[in-house]
Amino acid sequence: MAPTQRHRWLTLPENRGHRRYRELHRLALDSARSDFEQRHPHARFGPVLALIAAYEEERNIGGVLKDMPTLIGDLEVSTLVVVDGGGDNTAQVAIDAGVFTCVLPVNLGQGAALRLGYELAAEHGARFVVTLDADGQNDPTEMPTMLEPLLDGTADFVIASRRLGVDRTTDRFRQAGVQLYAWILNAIVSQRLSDSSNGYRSFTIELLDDIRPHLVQDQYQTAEVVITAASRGWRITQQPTVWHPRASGPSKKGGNLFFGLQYARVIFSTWLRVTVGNRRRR
Ligand SMILES: Nc1nc2c(ncn2[C@@H]2O[C@H](COP(=O)(O)OP(=O)(O)OP(=O)(O)O)[C@@H](O)[C@H]2O)c(=O)[nH]1
Ligand SMILES: [Mg+2]
Repeated sequence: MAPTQRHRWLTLPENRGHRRYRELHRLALDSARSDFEQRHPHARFGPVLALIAAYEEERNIGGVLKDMPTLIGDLEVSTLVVVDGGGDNTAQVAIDAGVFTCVLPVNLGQGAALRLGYELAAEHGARFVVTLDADGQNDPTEMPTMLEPLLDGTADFVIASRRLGVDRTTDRFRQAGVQLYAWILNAIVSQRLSDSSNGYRSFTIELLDDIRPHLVQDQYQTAEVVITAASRGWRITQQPTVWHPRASGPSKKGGNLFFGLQYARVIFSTWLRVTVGNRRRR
């Protein structure tokens, strides 16, 4: 959603800085698209698209791509890596692995990179999209489990849950945060999710087409996707997962406190936007 479509009192008046940022953002997206079209002129994805936003993950992404399934049942799986800028060799590792690769010239944030991926998925024929991290925290071989509720028609959106499955990480503060934010989100959108911040997710393309115009968060966007989908009446469910420690390197989300505050900001601003939007429609 463009800032002008949001409620006026939720946004500051657009100044030259904002406008410049928006124009540069647009330019970066256009450049990534033309990079994709040049590299894959006749791209046609399989019915299942595994979508990975990757920011400086040259040491981790190869391992993730190596384990990626190419077939689930009789459905072909394609993989798309959206390289979110950065100064390392992530793009080359993805290209060498032979997967679809789209390279942003600058770092826009995981949310912005995933939005671009959702658009490409719809434009190139995917029916189901599975998002997962590039750092090895999600196991690609669990993808059939992640798709099951979509394929049997019982849900439109599946979120992996480390609390229903196994959490192999040891950061107690982060684990408490996962529980706290799931509790808050459930209270807001009347769901019963145990791990609403997990980035390992699967969606039908119909759901993504519907919520895409309402997504604005460039980073810490997992809550925004849940609140938007739930408020628009889509069916959300969860599946157990094994949550691994990062394969290597530090978290890119900042320290726990910063991460937590940013996450809370996204929950609050999305909830406000959705609530006010619903009231105005009535
Ligand atoms: N943080 C961050 N991640 C990005 C960005 N763009 C793409 N990503 C990818 O988004 C995924 C999640 O980022 P992480 O930094 O691992 O965040 P997280 O998994 O929520 O947090 P940790 O548990 O600390 O690893 C990874 O695959 C990143 O490479 C970006 O601008 N910032
Ligand atoms: Mg991670």
